[in-house]
Amino acid sequence: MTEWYRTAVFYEAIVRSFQDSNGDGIGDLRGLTDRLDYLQWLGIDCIWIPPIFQSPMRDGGYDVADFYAIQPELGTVDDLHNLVDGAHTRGLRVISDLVLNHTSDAHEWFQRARQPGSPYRDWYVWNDTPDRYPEARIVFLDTEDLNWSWDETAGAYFWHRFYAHQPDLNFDNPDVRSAMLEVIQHWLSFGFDGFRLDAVPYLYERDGTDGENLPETHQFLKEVRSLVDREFPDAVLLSEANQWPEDVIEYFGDGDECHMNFHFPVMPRLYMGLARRHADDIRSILAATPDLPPGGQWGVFLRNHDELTLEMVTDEDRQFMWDYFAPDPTMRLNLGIRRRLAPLLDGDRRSIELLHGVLLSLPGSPVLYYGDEIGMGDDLTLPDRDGVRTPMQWTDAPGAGFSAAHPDAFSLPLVSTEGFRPTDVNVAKQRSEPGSLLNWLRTMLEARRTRPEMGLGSFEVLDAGNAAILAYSRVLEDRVTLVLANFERETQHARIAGPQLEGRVAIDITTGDRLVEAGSDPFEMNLGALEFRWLELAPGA
Ligand SMILES: [Ca+2]
Ligand SMILES: [Ca+2]
Repeated sequence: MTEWYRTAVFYEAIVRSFQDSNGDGIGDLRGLTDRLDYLQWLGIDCIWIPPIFQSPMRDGGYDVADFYAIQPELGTVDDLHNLVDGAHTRGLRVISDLVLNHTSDAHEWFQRARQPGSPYRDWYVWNDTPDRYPEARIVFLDTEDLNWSWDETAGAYFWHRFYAHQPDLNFDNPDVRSAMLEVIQHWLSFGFDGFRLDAVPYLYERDGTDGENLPETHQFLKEVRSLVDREFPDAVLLSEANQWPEDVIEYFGDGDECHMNFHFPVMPRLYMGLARRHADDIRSILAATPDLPPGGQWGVFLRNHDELTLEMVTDEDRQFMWDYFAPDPTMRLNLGIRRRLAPLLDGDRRSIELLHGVLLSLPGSPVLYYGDEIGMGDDLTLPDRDGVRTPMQWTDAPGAGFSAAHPDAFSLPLVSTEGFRPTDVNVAKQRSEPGSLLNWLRTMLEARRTRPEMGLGSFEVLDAGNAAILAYSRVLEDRVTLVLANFERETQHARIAGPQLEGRVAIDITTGDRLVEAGSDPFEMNLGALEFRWLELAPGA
């Protein structure tokens, strides 16, 4: 095991929205393959693709109807081979989403399970009444009233933790467990470098519990990990457990469950820092974040294909976040905000850079979301989460370089908000502008690659004597990086003392400027409005 994922930068690309290769208006596997050079140029290490398996597409492909077939409009198994091979040739890896908890109701397993007397009945979770597991919360609050739905053919209620068209598999059934292990084995043998495991906290249901994070769920994940360690020791398991740090930590087990888990609670607090102009909330959640077992790594992110979830904040903080970042009700969804990074921050370049400066240096492997590297906008007129899944904007051509089809034929429309149209925001334009967000981010990714302590180093929050300034060190052997980030919109003073600083000079990693000489104790400097610095603390000579 190389633990490559601990220094990797991940990039989530929705296949159907990234690049269309055949002019039907739908992005596809060949299109993504055609853009591998771009991703290599950008400097990411691993592509994460949301589900590409056969699906009625009522939940962006997270409603899987066949775990072994590719959704036809996305391409063929050969196309997928070419994508994975092409990525590997360029030193990139590819992980796929895998939905364990449920299938689509169109899955053959469920269609059989509905039939009276079917041996598949026990593959799903049934009940005669809709009142079992009342403690389990409803996740899709805006669409679902109940986690049970009546099935006429079956003559029973079936359990669904998400949409009513996504029946939960019954993990108490050993046949279900082995079927899902086979799926994992199949795709890792195929060449995927791992999985992002969707909605893992919900695998099992138990009376008298909320059906989240149950011991049985962890037991199954240990089985998955043991298969991976045995047969695919280079593969990574990244779980989506949107939970508090003390619960998420359980998904690492003793280094025998998932290699990685998303750090959901830190994400909204990064935005909160901008809104409140201080870093107290970020510091508190980092202080409450337990150490990981050896080989473990957080996945940290700013945005993804879902709404910006506010599940892991207090009710009061959620209201504050909604009022600040989503004043219009159309911007809200479930317990979150359905907006992209750039519009959330009013397109403010300094805010976007500040959050990236922190994201790329926090303990964890950063997970970027396609389009955010150019500051793409969103479309609030689209339903659910579609507004943050619109086609990638490559050029200022009528189809944004995404597709040769007429834009009316696109599966999702191009962003048409002023300031965010493809004519305003696109890859080609930003590649040609040295000072663009895209080129800036590429430079940061390059700088990060030379600093292994960003992925592997220890992490310590430092007192800068100023609530507006988030200060921390990343240390790996004799390498020390100090990160300072000013969340206030005016110049602030940082004053830091500590043994790590003694006898060292501070050199700005991106500019090479020598900022503080050896022996300065305490270490003091000013940070401009929303400014951040990555400082190498080199031994002073
Ligand atoms: Ca296509
Ligand atoms: Ca379940």
